[in-house]
Amino acid sequence: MGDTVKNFPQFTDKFDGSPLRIAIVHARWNKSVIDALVAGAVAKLKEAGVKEHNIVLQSVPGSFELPLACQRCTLAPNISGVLLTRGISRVITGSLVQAGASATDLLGGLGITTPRSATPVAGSAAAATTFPTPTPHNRPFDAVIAIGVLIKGSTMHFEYICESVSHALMRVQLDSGVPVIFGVLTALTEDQALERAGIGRLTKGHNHGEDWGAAAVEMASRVRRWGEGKF
Ligand code: DLZ
Repeated sequence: MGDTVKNFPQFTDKFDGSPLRIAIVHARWNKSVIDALVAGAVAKLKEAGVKEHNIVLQSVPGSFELPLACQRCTLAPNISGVLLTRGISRVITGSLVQAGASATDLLGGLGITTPRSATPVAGSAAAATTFPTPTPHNRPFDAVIAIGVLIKGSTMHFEYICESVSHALMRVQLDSGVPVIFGVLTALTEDQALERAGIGRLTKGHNHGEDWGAAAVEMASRVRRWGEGKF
């Protein structure tokens, strides 16, 4: 028997990632750790069947910027610039957010939204708008994985960022109804961070990015099922 109780038992049902579109938004601070975590998440997404062209990477400077970028992946302004929430607008015009597009594209270039599932109420702004036909590259994200690595320094910066980022990411998830996977490592030392990315100096450790990839596929699949009334 193992000598630890802290682990992540994956659900025994297999979730099929092939219909899913997933965004990974990552910070660039502590890059070597970030790179390993992103690679772990991508590997797990692909293993679950998510197609490469449906994995969209975006980067932002630091973890503090993650919530806004994630929000833009789940909510987009409608044509009149009004932010719609809760199931009405979740689409980002796909060509703007494919891998290779810059964070500036993502944050500044959003244009058109379309209902994800709900039919717009007659007479509403959404109903009055002509929406583009969804294409494989113009679909809502089924989940967003936010990846950042915060390593404690000698000031209070760490505490403030950890606290605000975790609350904000939860808010994005609940406001949008799109799963936001919390891939923010909050480590007291560099060695802790390296070990949690599977690249530890003494003990290799486990790559938590893999868990986040698996969590994204599971939550995205569950939310789809729940949306169809299947519980
Ligand atoms: C400023 C800062 C510091 C000190 N440490 C980290 C860190 O360990 N991890 C991280 O992701 N970001 C850090 N940042 C940058 C902030 O997240 C943010 O990018 C800046 O304060 C600009 O808003």
